[in-house]
Amino acid sequence: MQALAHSVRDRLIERWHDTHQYFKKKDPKRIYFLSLEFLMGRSLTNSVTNLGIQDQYADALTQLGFDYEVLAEQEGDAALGNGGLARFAACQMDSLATLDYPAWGYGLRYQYGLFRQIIVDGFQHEQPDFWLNFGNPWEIERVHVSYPVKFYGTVEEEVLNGKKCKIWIPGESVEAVAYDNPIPGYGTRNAINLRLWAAKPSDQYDMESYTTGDYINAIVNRQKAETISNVLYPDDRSYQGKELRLKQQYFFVSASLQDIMRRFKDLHRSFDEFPEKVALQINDTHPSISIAEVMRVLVDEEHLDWSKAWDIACRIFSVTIHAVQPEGLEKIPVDLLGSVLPRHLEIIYEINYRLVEELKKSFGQDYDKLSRMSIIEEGAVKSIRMANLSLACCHTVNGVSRVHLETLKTRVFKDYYELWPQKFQCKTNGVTQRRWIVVSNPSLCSIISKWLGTEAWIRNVDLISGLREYAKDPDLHTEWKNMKRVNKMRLAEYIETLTSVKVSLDAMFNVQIKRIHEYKRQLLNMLGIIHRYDCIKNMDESDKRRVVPRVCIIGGKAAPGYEVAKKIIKLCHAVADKVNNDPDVGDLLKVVFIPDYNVSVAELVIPGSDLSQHLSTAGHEASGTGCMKFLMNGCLLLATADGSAVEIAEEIGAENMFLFGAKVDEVPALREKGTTLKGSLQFARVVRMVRDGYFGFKDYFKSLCDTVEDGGDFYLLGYDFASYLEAQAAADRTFVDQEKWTQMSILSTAGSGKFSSDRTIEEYAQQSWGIEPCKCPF
Ligand code: Z2T
Repeated sequence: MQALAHSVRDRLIERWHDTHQYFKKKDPKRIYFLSLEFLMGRSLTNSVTNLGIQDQYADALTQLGFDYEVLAEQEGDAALGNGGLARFAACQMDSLATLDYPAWGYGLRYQYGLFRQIIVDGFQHEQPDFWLNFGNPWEIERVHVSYPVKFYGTVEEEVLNGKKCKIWIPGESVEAVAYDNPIPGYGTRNAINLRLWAAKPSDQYDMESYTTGDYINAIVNRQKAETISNVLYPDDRSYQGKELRLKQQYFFVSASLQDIMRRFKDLHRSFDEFPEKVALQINDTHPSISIAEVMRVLVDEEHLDWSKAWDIACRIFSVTIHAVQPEGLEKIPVDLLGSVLPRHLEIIYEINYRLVEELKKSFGQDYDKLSRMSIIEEGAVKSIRMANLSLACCHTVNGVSRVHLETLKTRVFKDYYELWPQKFQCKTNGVTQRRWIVVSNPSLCSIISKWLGTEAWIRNVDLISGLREYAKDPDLHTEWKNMKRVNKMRLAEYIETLTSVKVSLDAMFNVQIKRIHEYKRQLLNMLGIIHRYDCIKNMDESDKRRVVPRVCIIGGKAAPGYEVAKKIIKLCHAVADKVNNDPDVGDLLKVVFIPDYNVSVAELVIPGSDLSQHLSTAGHEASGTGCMKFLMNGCLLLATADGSAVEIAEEIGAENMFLFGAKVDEVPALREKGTTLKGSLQFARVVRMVRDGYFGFKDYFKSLCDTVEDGGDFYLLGYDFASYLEAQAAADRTFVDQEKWTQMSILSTAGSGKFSSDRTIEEYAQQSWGIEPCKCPF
């Protein structure tokens, strides 16, 4: 495995090197993609595929007595991210490379990625993911590419050429060392760079303590520097105002900007040209301290006028927002920021002062509005609203689906939208068909290429709609069903090894895999399963013969401190225990929780599923990208009209999926009604079963049941339950008609073209970044 990886790496490095020489020579405008998280998964199969050397490698390995697929499965995931936001960053990198854009990714090289989930007696436990244990063949350590990053200290005034200036006298310095990760494009020589920073103790600082004789303490303190890049925060959308997190953000931002500015200054003299050469994309607000950092460098170090510097900043930055709820937006306590980055706090105050002055011109003395739009939030804990900082500066603010952008315009950032409507743009997310079809579903890949008569769809996914023509072709149906069966067999084997549950390949594989969240309503799924179980228990033998057998697969991680989510995981296991061991049920219903869900598990599960579930309460899922991967793989969707599912329905036709539940604009009114809303009797019954201890752990599940009853039910499980069951019944009826099902499946794949990250990246390139491809000659 190591030898194989290093051999592939050599080929990667050649292209990566040539690409950078070429970029350097052409000096195009570059896009720099800043993200605190990248969820890359495995590299071997992806690299081999994108380099187009799979057949040669497979042959060579066979001659040596090895099996390519077996070796490939040895590789562990690079899991430097939490979920959708981070995997989306990874898909975007693949598209940027494939489409020949002069792009760089910048992030943090965490030593510990997202925790490993292990299940003990049905409860989630977290274990550290020390992924670098056996070395990482996919990175190139660049000991000579390093920059000092400063923290703490004070701000002093200085007079320079008769002008008063501020200078920051930092109190601590940490070294950022670059680790480069080549990202190969498909069908091109281009390979771009993902540069991740690791923290190392700085050599210059702390000389004092050496001379004063406190040798031991000096060494211990040096080592503390490394903690900055130690571990990824595992909460996917709650921000706790932690010092380490702020240091992580500034650390990677400062190093990246030093790197970007050095590259710029190598060839250019004046920062006037900066916006013609540099576009900075910030992935959510996590890197938004970069706005203050650019201002600090331009004003304090390059001595530009404030207004000139601000003009430059406003022309280079654009942001993508992934959050839906105003509460999901990041805030940093002023005291914290002032202590870690005192000069940046001053700069943010100055930005805010000028912003509020400008706002007054439009809104006069509307103080409510001014305080809502301010970057500073007053209150018990005075804090910086990172989203407002981004809104004040960025030339574009991107939503990740049409409904999401609508929510941003009308609710989350209403005031800003009214002021600057032109900033707000929709860039519906996408996923890369290279990883999600070519790598993970090779049989489907061959079928598509065969029927389209070309492999061109791998780079130009619009062509995939050509499959529509054959949606009723019996020969295609046969190939399609075989493909699905083979994939289901692989998945069934995996399930059996992991959980010892034997599942029938004739059953409908019904899957929900994603982070565990109340809004994603895994609990609705479980209550639906309980309902189905209850029905089967009350059937006689002839009724049972009409039941469509189901394998219900659930997987996902709960944030370590998220109690409700952890209870949902336990409920999955408690229900599985009961159902899977009930002789009355047999193969009619199996419940499986797949532990430690990650990118490579997704690559195995998605191709083998028949139906996938996307159950978020309407208005809560910004986009959702899992559904796109299922769609590409011809799995039917059972979904609420939320996020990207709305656009999927437009592409493939609502009749080709199973939609249910309250609509986005009905949700607020339904919530208003609160207690007067009664879920169906069926709903009350299944919740009661859990409450009464039918699945054990009565006391433990009480608070979980409380979240959906007694007028609580914020996510409207009770309200949506009947419609959910109806959609499930519709899926059953369709499954019985295999011809119809296969046709819908083909139409799903055929309609998935829009949801390629290639399309997303083209939109970003044209509408937000203003960059052109720069294709390295072969
Ligand atoms: C995340 O993965 C997403 C949103 C967040 O809001 C945070 C994280 Cl870690 C702050 C997800 C969205 O929930 C999902 O709908 C979307 O598809 C994904 O980002 C990519 O945009």
